[in-house]
Amino acid sequence: MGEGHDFREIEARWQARWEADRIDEIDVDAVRPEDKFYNLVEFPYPSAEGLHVGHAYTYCGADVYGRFRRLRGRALFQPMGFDSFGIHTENYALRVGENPRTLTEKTIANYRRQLRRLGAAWAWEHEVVTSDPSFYRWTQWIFLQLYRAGLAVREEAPVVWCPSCKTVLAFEQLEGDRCERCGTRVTERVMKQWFLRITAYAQDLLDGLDTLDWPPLSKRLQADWIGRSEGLEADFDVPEAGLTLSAFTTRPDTLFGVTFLAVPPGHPELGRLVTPDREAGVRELVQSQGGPRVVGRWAREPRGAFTGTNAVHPVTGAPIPIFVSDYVVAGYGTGVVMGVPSHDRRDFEFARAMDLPVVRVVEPPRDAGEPEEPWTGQGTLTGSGSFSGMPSEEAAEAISNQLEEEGLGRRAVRYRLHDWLISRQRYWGPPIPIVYCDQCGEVPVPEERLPVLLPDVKDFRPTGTGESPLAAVPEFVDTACPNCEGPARRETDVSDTFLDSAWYFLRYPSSDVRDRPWDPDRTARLLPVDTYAGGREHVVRHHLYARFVTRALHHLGLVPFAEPFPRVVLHGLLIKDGAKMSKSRGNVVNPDEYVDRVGADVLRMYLLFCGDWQEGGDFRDDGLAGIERFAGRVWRLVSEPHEPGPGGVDLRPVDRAAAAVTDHLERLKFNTAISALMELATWASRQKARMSETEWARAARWLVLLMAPFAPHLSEELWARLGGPYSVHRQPWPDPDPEALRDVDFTLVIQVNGRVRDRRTAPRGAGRDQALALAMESENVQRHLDGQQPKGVVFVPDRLINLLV
Ligand code: ANZ
Ligand code: ZN
Repeated sequence: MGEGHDFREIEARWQARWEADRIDEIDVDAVRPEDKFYNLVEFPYPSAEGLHVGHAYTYCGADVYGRFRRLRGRALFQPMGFDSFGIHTENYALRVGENPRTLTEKTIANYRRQLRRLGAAWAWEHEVVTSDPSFYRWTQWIFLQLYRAGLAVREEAPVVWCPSCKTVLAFEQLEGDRCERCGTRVTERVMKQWFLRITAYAQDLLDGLDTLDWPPLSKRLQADWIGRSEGLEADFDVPEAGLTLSAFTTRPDTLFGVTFLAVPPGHPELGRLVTPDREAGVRELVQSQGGPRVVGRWAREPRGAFTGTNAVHPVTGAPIPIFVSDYVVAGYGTGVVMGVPSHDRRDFEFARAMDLPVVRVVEPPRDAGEPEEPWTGQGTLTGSGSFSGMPSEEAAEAISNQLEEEGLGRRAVRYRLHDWLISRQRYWGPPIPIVYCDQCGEVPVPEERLPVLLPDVKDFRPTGTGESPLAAVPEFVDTACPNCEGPARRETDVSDTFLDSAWYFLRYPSSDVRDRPWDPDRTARLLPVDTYAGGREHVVRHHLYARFVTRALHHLGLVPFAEPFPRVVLHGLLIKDGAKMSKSRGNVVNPDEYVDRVGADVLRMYLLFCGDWQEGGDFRDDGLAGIERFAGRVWRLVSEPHEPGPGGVDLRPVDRAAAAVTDHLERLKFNTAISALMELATWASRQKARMSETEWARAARWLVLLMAPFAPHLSEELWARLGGPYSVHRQPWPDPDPEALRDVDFTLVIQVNGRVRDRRTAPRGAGRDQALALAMESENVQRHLDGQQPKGVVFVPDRLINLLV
C-alpha cells in the first residue's frame, strides 16, 4: 500500500475489466482509414531472461503516445507479437539443452504476462508468433512470390561464416568482423546459398528515403549503407593475358596517377594473369589470406603479390603492373582497383609496402598537407597531358568523356549494398520451400502445400558441415517432386529471422485470416503503419529489409503502398545510475520487479520522466521515489472528498496545463509533459479548498484526463470515483479555452543555427520583432553570433526563434 493507494488491487482490477470489455481492440473490418492509428512497436524476441527494460522503455513511450492519439479521436490499433524464430532463441535453447519449441512456448507465456502488466493498450486479439505455422506458412509464401519474380536466387558465392553459430550470416549481421549474435570473429566460405535481390531496389530504397518522416540520422545511416557511388569504369588492356580489366573509380581525374592495378585473391582471371615464376608468391598470399575477401569493411594491413603481368594504361599506354591484394573487395565495383597512391590512402599504403612509385597528378588548392602524404581532396591537374591545369571536377568529366568516346570506359553507378543472404544452416527457422529433383531441378513447393512444416527433431544442434541439422532427418529431406512425383530432396536450410520481421506488421490486422497472408480490405484500412517506435539498433537491418520486402510486394501488386513506415520515432538509451546497463555489471533493471514494488503506473511515468525519451534517460531509484510521491499526491488530492469553498478561482492554469501537456505529447516530450502535470497537481491542491463544486469538478477531471495516457490505471480509478463515465480512455481529450491561453507568458527558445543557445520568458502572441529583440539581448547568443548579423531568421510564434548565420 504505497501512500494510501492499493495499486496492486487497482491495476489488476482494471486490467481485467479492460480485457473483458475489449477496450483495446478495434473492428479491423470497419475502421475508416482516416480514423485509424496503427501504432507499431518493435516486437521482442522472447529470451529467457524475460522482458528487458529497454523494451519496456520503447513500449511505455509508444503506448503513451498511442493512448494520446486515441483520446484525440483516433481508433488505436496497437498490436503485439513475438519474433520467436532465430539464432538467438536457438542459441539459448542449446545452452540450456532444451528444445527451442517447448522453450519458446514458455518464454512467450512469460512475456505475455510481463507485457500485460505494463498496462499498455495492446490489441492482443491480433497477436502474431513468427514460429507458429500459421505465421511462417506466409513467410514461405512471400519467399515464393519473390522467387517467381526472380528476386530470390540460389548462387554459389563467397559468404561470411560464423564458426560458433555454424551458419552463414548476412553483412548486416556483422559488427566489424564479428558475428552480431555471439561476438565470434567470422571467416569466409564459398557456398551455394539463397539470396534475396535487395540490390535490385538499391536506387528505389535510396529515393524513397526522401518521402519518409524519419529521424535524419536514420536516413543518413540507411543511405550510407546503400552507398551509392558515381564514377567511371576504365578499361585496362592486358595483351599478355589476352583480356581486359575494368576498374571502377570515383576519381577519374586521377587516371594519370595510376601506378598499379590490384585484384582480389579470388579474382576469376587469376589463372591467366599469374606468370609461372610468380605462382608461388601468389599462392602463398591467397592461402594465408584464407580465400576470397567479400567483406570490404574489415580493417587490415594491405598485403600483396605481383602477378608477373602488366596492363596498358588506356591513355598513356604505359605498362601498369597487376598485383593480387587482400584489400580489394571481390564483391564491390568491378572487383579491380586502379591504384593511385598519390591520392588514395589505401593505395598509398599498398604502394609503400610494395615499393611502387607515387605520382602526384592533382595539386592541392593551397599548399595543404605533407608532400609525403596522399592528397585525397580535389585540386588542379598536373602531369595529365591535355587535362593538366583543369580543376578536378572538370577533368573528371573530360576524362570520362574521352574514355567513353574512345570506347575505353563508361560511366557507372555502384552500390555498397549486397544482396541479402537469407540461408541459415540452422534448425529454428522456416524451412525454405524449395525441392530439388533429379529430373526437374529446383522446384518451388506449390503454395497450396504450404507450410513446409519444421519437423520435431531430437538433435537440433548446428552441424558445422555447411548443412542444417534438418539434412539429417530423412523423413523431412526425402520427398516427392511436386512436378513429376519422382524422388526429390527438400532444401534443408531455413531462412533468416529478419525475413520474419520484414513483414510481420502486414500480418497483424489479418492475424486470424487462414487462407491468405493478409486481407486486402483490412490492409487498405489499417496500413501503412502510422508511427513505428523503436531503438536505434535496427536502422540498417530490420528497417531496410522491411522496406525492401514491402517495395517488392508493392511491385508485385500485393500491397497498395511502397513504404511500410512513413514515420519512425526512435528513443535514446536508458542507463542506470549513470552507467550502461549490462548483465556483467549486474545493474539491469527488471521491469517485473519494479511493477511489483511500485506498480505499472509509477514505473511508466518514471521511465518517461527520467530523461527526454528521444535522447535517453538515467534510471535512478531516488528519482523513482519522486514519481511515487507524485502518484500518491494525486491519489489523495482527487480521492479525498472535496468540501466546496467560496469559488471564484481563476481556472486558467488548468487550460494552460492542458495546452502544455498536449503540445509536449505531440512532440514526444513526455518528461516535460509530466512536469506540467506536477505543476497542475500542486496548483490544484493549493486551490482545492477555495474552489466551488463545479470548479473542483473541472480541475480534478482535467487533471485525471491529462494523466490518463501516462497512468492508465490510476486515472481510470480516480475518474470512476469522480463519477465520470467509463472509460476514462474513451473520453475526448481536454480542449482548452483559447481565451484562457491569451496573454500568458511562454518560454521562447532561442537558437543560433538550429542549436539552442538561450531561453527567455515572453508574452504569448509576441511578434517576430519582439522575439528578435529578446534574442539579441542574450549574451550567449551574442557570443555565438560572433559579431555577425543574422542572415536569416526562422520564427515560430509562441515557441522559438532561430538565427541563421
Ligand atoms: C582510383 C582512386 C583514386 C580512387 C583516388 C579513390 C581515390 P566508393 O567511394 O566507396 O565507391 N575501389 C573500387 N573498387 C574497389 C574494390 N573492389 N575494392 C576496394 N576498393 C575499391 O569507393 C570507390 C573507390 O574505391 C574507387 O575509386 C577505387 O579507388 C576503390 F584518388 O579509384 B578509386
Ligand atoms: Zn521432378
